[in-house]
Amino acid sequence: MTSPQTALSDSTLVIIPTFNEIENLPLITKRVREATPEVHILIVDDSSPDGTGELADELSEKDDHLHVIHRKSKDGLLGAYIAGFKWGLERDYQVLCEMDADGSHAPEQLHLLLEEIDKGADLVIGSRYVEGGETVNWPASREYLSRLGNIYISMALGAGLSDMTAGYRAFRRDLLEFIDFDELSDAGYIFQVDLAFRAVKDGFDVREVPITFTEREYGESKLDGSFVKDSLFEVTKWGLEHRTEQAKDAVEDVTPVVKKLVEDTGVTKVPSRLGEATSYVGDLAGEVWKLAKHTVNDMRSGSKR
Ligand SMILES: Nc1nc2c(ncn2[C@@H]2O[C@H](COP(=O)(O)OP(=O)(O)OP(=O)(O)O)[C@@H](O)[C@H]2O)c(=O)[nH]1
Ligand SMILES: [Mg+2]
Repeated sequence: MTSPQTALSDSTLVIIPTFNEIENLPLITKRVREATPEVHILIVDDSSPDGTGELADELSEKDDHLHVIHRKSKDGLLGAYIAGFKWGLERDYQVLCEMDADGSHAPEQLHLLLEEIDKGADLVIGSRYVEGGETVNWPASREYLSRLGNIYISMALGAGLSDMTAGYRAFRRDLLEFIDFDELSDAGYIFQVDLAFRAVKDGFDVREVPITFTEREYGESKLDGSFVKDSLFEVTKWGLEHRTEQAKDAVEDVTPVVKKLVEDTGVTKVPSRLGEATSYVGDLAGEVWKLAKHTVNDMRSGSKR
């Protein structure tokens, strides 16, 4: 079924990174081509031993909307996306999208993201956790961890987004041109959070649309539990840095007022509301952190998938 065409559909590039996705590749490319025939697809394959890269070449020979980059060895999702973004930015694409190869991100919903770009968004995230979003066939432990992780991230960063780890996205090229790819954090999939947080902090228009995320049917996940610890560590660090900056700004704003108050009234003791608020956020973050650690331990000790 073809989705409605959006203003920028014919200058849109959908980047699909692959590692050992031989069953999924023909399915996902067919679905994208059917749902949104105008958009171009870029497969970024890391020399998959199962022949995904060779199959991508065969498919691209028969389809001028399908392009392929081969990287020498498996080097992670961030590297694959950076290679894809650079390839797209060197050409004339106005919108660059991220999509998994395993069918978790329905090509039939891509138009929902692109429509929001048309309405002026710089980054649109296909979200599982805004109203109307859902996950299908996800093991309870994965869903729990993902939800909890996102609650933690949202509390730590205060970015106002529900699903900052999501990997179904559409970016306007101006935002990607602004981002320094070399600065992005490479711990697991945390670069997704990093990208969204930078966009929010720098005043770009970031929106979420509800999507249905479906667990992969074919092939294996490349995810392991180790990324969780690194990711939470990074997020906590950014949150603290960000809040310290906010607190510094607030103190700078408040100081002249307090000085004046002291001069005018002779009052010398001002209650520290700022200090109370900061320690409250810290306590809450500590609780979620403990819960996340339990979940990871559960995943590791058997109920992993
Ligand atoms: N090029 C490239 N692609 C990768 C690499 N790691 C993962 N991918 C691809 O990135 C997408 C997401 O990876 P998945 O293994 O599905 O990770 P996930 O979606 O977080 O995990 P599941 O929910 O278990 O599927 C898939 O299309 C993978 O083939 C990599 O190192 N290089
Ligand atoms: Mg997946």
